[in-house]
Amino acid sequence: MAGGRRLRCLPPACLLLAVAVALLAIPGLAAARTRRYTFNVTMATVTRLCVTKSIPTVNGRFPGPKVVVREGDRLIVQVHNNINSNVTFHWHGVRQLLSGWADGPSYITQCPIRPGQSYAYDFRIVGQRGTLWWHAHFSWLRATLYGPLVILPPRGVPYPFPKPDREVPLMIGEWFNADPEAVIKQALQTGGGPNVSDAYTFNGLPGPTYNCSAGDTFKLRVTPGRTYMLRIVNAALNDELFFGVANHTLTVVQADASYVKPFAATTLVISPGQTMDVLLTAAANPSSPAFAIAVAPYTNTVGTFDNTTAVAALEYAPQASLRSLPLPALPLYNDTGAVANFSANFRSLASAQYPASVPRAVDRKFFFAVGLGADPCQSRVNGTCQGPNGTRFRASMNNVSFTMPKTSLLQAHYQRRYSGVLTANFPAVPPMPFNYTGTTPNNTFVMHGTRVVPLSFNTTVEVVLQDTSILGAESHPLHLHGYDFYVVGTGFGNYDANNDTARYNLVDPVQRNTISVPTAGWVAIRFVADNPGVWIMHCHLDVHLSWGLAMAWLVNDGPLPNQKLPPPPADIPKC
Ligand SMILES: *[C@@H]1O[C@H](CO)[C@@H](O)[C@H](O)[C@H]1NC(C)=O
Ligand SMILES: *[C@@H]1O[C@H](CO)[C@@H](O)[C@H](O)[C@H]1NC(C)=O
Ligand SMILES: *[C@@H]1O[C@H](CO)[C@@H](O)[C@H](O)[C@H]1NC(C)=O
Ligand SMILES: *[C@@H]1O[C@H](CO)[C@@H](O)[C@H](O)[C@H]1NC(C)=O
Ligand SMILES: *[C@@H]1O[C@H](CO)[C@@H](O)[C@H](O)[C@H]1NC(C)=O
Ligand SMILES: *[C@@H]1O[C@H](CO)[C@@H](O)[C@H](O)[C@H]1NC(C)=O
Ligand SMILES: *[C@@H]1O[C@H](CO)[C@@H](O)[C@H](O)[C@H]1NC(C)=O
Ligand SMILES: *[C@@H]1O[C@H](CO)[C@@H](O)[C@H](O)[C@H]1NC(C)=O
Ligand SMILES: *[C@@H]1O[C@H](CO)[C@@H](O)[C@H](O)[C@H]1NC(C)=O
Ligand SMILES: *[C@@H]1O[C@H](CO)[C@@H](O)[C@H](O)[C@H]1NC(C)=O
Ligand SMILES: *[C@@H]1O[C@H](CO)[C@@H](O)[C@H](O)[C@H]1NC(C)=O
Ligand SMILES: *[C@@H]1O[C@H](CO)[C@@H](O)[C@H](O)[C@H]1NC(C)=O
Ligand SMILES: [Cu+2]
Repeated sequence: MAGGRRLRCLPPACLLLAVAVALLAIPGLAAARTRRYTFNVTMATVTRLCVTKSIPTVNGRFPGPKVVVREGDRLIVQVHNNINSNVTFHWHGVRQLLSGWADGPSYITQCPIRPGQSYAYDFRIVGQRGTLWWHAHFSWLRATLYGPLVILPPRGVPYPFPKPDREVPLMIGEWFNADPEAVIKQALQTGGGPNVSDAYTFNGLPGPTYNCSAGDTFKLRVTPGRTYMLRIVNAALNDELFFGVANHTLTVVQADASYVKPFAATTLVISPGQTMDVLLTAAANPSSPAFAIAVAPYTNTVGTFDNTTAVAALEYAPQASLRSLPLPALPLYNDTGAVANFSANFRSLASAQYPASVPRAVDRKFFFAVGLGADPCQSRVNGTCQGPNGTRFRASMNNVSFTMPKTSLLQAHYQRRYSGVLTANFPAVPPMPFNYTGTTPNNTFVMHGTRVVPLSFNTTVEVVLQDTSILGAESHPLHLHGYDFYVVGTGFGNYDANNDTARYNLVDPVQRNTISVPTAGWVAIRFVADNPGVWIMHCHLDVHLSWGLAMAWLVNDGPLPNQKLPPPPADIPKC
C-alpha cells in the first residue's frame, strides 16, 4: 500500500480502487506526502530539581522532537539506537492499517532494536487528525523518550471549529531523580510498589512549585483576545491527572485524534496515553499579567503516589517571578465524582463529514475483569515479597497476568508458529464471577500466560472492562493498539448486562484509543476488527503493564489482498 505498487483489478478490488480514486478528488488528499524523520537515540545530560543525570533522548532532546504530518501522509522514521539498552518506538493512537510491523510494542509487533541497530518505522496516517504522540515501548524508557505527533487535516480542509491563532503542544511528563529503569527493576525484585516520581513536568519542565526549579518553567506567552489550541498529552508513566488554568475556561474540541462535540470545562481529567486538544481564549483585559497552568494527580491507589502539583505559566507579559501565582482550583486527588462528571461530556462530533460509524450489532462480546492481584511468595525469582501480606504484586485481566514473550508475537503469527510463544485461550469472561466492587475473593493469586484472543477479520467486538477491588479499587487507563474504539457505556458498581446494555449510546459515543475503567466501575467499548495483526491492549500505567495488565488480540487476515498483513520489512529487528 505504502509503496504504491500496481494492483491487478479484480472485481472487489476495483470497487476499492474506485473509492481510492474518489478520495483523491477530495481537496488535499492528492497532495499526500512522504515525511521523513531521523531518531538518533542517544544519552544526554539533563538537570532538573538540581539533579544532573544522563537520560535516553531522541537526538539529544528532552522531550523529543515534534513530528508533524498531514492526514493521508506516509511517515518514515529512521531509528538508530545508540544507547546501551534495547529500544522500540510506538506511534500512540496511529491505526497502523496493514502496517502492524511499525506499531512498536516490544515483543508484540517486533523484537527490540538492540544497541547499535537501526529500524525504519514506515506507515501511513489514514482517517485521523489531531494530536497523538510517540513514545518508547520497552520497559519504562518512555519516561524520557516521548514527543508529540501532530496530524494536520489535509491541506485545504478546515477544522470544524474556528481556526486558533496558535497551536501549542503541551506534553505532561513525570520526572524521576532516580533512573526510572532502576526504579522498575527494584520494584520487580522486591515485589512491592515502585518508588514514585519527584515531579510532574510541562514539556519537560517542572516549574516553580518544586525546589530548585523556578528557572525550569514552561511559559506560554499569549496576546489578549487571541485563541490558542493546546495539544495536551499525558505522557506521565503512572498517573492520571487533573489539569486547569487559573481564571480561564477551556473548550475541548478533540480527544485521541478524533473530533468531539465542543464542550467547556474548567478542569480536565487526562489519563496516561490520552490526548486532548483544547481552545483557550486569552482575556481581552487580563486581570493579572500571568496565570498558573497546573496539573495534580487523580488516584485511589492504596500505595504511595506522587502527590505534587506542577505549574506552567500563561503569561500576558513577562514575569520576574512565578512563585506566587494562584493555582487553579483542582479537585482533591481522590475525587472520582469529578472524574465521572468530566468524562460524561465526551461525544463524537458525529457530523456529515465526520460520522460516527458505531457498530449496532455485535458478533462477539467479552467481559474482562481488570485489576491488581498477587503472586505467592514461593514463586519468587531471586526477589523478596514486599507486596501485600507478604506476596508479590501482579496485575491481570480475567485473572491472567500477561507474560512478555521472548519473541515477537506478530512474527510468530505471520509464520503461523505459535507453539511455545502464545496460546489462543485468553478467557472471554473471568474464571470465577464475583462481586467486583464488594468483598474480594480470599485468593488474590493470578495465573500467568501469553494468551491472546483470535478474531476473524471484520468481527464486531464489544468488551466490557470491569474494575475489580482486589487489593484496592483503582481506575485503569486501558489502551488498545491498532484501533480506535467507541465508548458506548460506562457506570459504577458491577456491570449489569440486562440493565446497562439498554442504556448504551449508539448515536454519538466518543471514539478513543485509551479509556479509563472507572474506579469501582466499568466501561463498554466497541470496535470492528478490520486491521489484521497482533494488537496489545494494556493498562497505560506503566507499573501495571510491568505487572502484567495486558492481553492481545490476534486479528486474522481477510479474504481480499488488501485485507492481509504484508510481509515484514527487511530491516525488522530479530530476537
Ligand atoms: C547519533 O549520535 C551519536 C552521538 O552523538 C553519533 O556518534 C552518531 O554518529 C549519530 N548517528 C547518526 C546516524 O546520526
Ligand atoms: C527507592 O526509595 C528507597 C527509599 O527512599 C531508596 O532506598 C531506594 O534507593 C530507591 N530506589 C531507587 C531505584 O531509586
Ligand atoms: C481568579 O478567580 C478567582 C476565583 O474565582 C478569583 O477569586 C480571583 O480574583 C481571580 N483572579 C484574577 C486575577 O482574576
Ligand atoms: C495530597 O495532596 C493534597 C493537596 O495538598 C492533600 O489534601 C492530600 O491530603 C494529599 N493526599 C495524600 C494521600 O497525601
Ligand atoms: C479523599 O481523601 C480525603 C483525605 O485525603 C478523605 O477525607 C475523603 O474521605 C476521601 N474521599 C473519598 C471519596 O474517598
Ligand atoms: C538466582 O540467583 C542465582 C545466584 O545469583 C543465579 O545463579 C540464578 O540464575 C538466579 N535465578 C534466576 C531465575 O534469576
Ligand atoms: C495474609 O496471609 C495469611 C497467610 O496466608 C492469611 O491467613 C491471611 O488471611 C492473609 N491476609 C490478608 C489480608 O490477605
Ligand atoms: C457488591 O458489593 C457492594 C459493596 O458491598 C454492594 O453495595 C453491592 O450491592 C454488591 N452487589 C451485588 C450485585 O451483590
Ligand atoms: C475468606 O476467608 C474468611 C476468613 O477466613 C472466611 O470467613 C470466608 O469464608 C472466606 N471466603 C471464601 C469465599 O473462601
Ligand atoms: C464487514 O462485515 C459487514 C457485515 O457485518 C459487511 O457489511 C462489510 O462489507 C464487511 N466489510 C469487509 C471489509 O469485509
Ligand atoms: C434492573 O432492571 C430491573 C427491571 O427493570 C429492575 O427491577 C432492577 O432493579 C434493575 N437493577 C438495577 C441494578 O438497576
Ligand atoms: C534486548 O533484546 C534482545 C533481543 O530480543 C534480547 O535477547 C535481550 O535479552 C534484550 N535485553 C534486555 C536487557 O532485555
Ligand atoms: Cu492499571
